[in-house]
Amino acid sequence: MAAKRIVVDPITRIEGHLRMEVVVDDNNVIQDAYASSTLWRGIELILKGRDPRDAGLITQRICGVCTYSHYRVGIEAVENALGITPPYNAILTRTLMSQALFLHDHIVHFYHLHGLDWCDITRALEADPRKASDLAFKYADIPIATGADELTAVQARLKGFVAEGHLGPFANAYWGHKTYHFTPEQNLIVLSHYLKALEVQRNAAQMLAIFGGKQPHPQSLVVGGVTCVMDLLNPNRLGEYLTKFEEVSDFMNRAYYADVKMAAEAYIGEDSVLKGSGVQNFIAARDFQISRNEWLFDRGMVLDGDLGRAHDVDEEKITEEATHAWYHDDQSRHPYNGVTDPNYTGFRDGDTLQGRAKIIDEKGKYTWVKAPRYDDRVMEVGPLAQMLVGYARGNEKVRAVVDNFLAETGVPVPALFSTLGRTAGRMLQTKLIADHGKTTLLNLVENLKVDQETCAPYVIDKNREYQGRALNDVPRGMLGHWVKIKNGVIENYQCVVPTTWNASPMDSASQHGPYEAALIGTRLADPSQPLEIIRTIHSFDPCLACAVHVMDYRGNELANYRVE
Ligand code: NFE
Ligand code: MG
Repeated sequence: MAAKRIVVDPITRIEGHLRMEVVVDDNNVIQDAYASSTLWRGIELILKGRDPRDAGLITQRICGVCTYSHYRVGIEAVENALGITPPYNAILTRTLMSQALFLHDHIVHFYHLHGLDWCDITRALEADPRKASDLAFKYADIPIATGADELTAVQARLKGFVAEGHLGPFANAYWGHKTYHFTPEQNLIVLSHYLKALEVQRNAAQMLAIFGGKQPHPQSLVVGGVTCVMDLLNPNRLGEYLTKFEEVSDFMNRAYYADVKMAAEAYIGEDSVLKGSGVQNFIAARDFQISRNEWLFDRGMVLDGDLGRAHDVDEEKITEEATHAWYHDDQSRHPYNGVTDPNYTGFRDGDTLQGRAKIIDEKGKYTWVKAPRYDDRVMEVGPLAQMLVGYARGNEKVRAVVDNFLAETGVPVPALFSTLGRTAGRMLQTKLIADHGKTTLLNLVENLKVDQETCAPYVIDKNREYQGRALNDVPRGMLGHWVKIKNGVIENYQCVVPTTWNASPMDSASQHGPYEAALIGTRLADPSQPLEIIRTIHSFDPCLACAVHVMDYRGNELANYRVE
């Protein structure tokens, strides 16, 4: 029998539009995979000719999720070009805002975007709430999901949904799929945390707004520093941040940590979540400055899956190319010289498991995402990359949480390079921020007693040319912006974004990008219900708005959507 092609489009519960196509053999093992982003915008082009002081505000519009990430990196790239070092108060404040963003983003991802790939909500109906209440103590000293009464109430809410004949946010999933492995009681525990997380995430968003004025799209960073000076000096605002921080951290340790530990135990025999990640190269940037000389996260690379050695990053070796992406220029170029010139070539006709359809033209161009590479290597970015780089560098804080998690769950180190590893890595990164983020606030309070500087002075000389970049680690991984300034305005601007790295198509050497590589070799239990594909892709936390940052303003049809 001929190989079958399966189309999943759109992948839902992500930001933006992503189509995955896989080719499976007679045993339903994925032989080939292609990732296609089907929406184009144009932010890099909009930046040309603009005042560099607006780069942060404009790039902030790349995405509705990590608005703060692009805002900050856009400002820091311009600061780097102009030779500005922001005052210590501004650095700590930026970290406090990053902490809030990560706590929000990762909790929402695990529960509301990815949780239902692990948790079969419908099976929670069969649970005994008393047993579930006892079981929660196995995974946390003082679990959040305590009390049979509370769990009974959660179950009753779910029964109410079902009785009314609609599952609301829980509709349209592959309930009952063979690769769900939680017991009814475990499903009930996760469901209760799913609901609780809706409240907790609001606190995390408010934490960002305390210093940013609002969230999303905070407004208090400028080239040179921060402007939220009154909020910084107001003990009530600092206290409010701390109170919310402690509430979110508490949920982190008593629910999120506990649930990922439970998932590791329940899914340890499930090949589709433990299969090697395909790409064994990881890159991460330094971030989270919490004191004068300490950063929580390190810069570096892990190559060929070797955790025995961390490699240094040479930024000159970062390139993007577009052999299989809808752009005219196929040259591999460093971002300072990057070109964004759209060239949409569409899809081809072909047979799929779902019938005759427009399918990806894998020999030609098939996505709006470019292919970033490091020294011609495919690199994965994200929380797992950050944990692996920190581990290989000997970062004691990272080592402690990773080793502890492996010891508690019995998960072997090689299993980190997987769907489960990505999900655990994101949780462990959140834990590090929850466990150490208070230091940032205390250091800020101390420093404000002796120093109230919040902004560095600077001039932009119209007769000089400048170039600069910033590389930070944001919720989905390493984010870089590169800027060239001439005659006082932006001459060229390029963003190489976490999801651009991970959702990358093949390159000129036919090397698959990380999403694609992560699927190849995975066996599907039932090709008509490709939960394994969705679970693995969700483990990267895709954001296609970020990845492409470039809409088809002519309103052309870019793809036929097949909603599963
Ligand atoms: Ni749109 Fe983003 C993050 C950036 S993604 S969410 O995190 O930059 O790739
Ligand atoms: Mg770009």
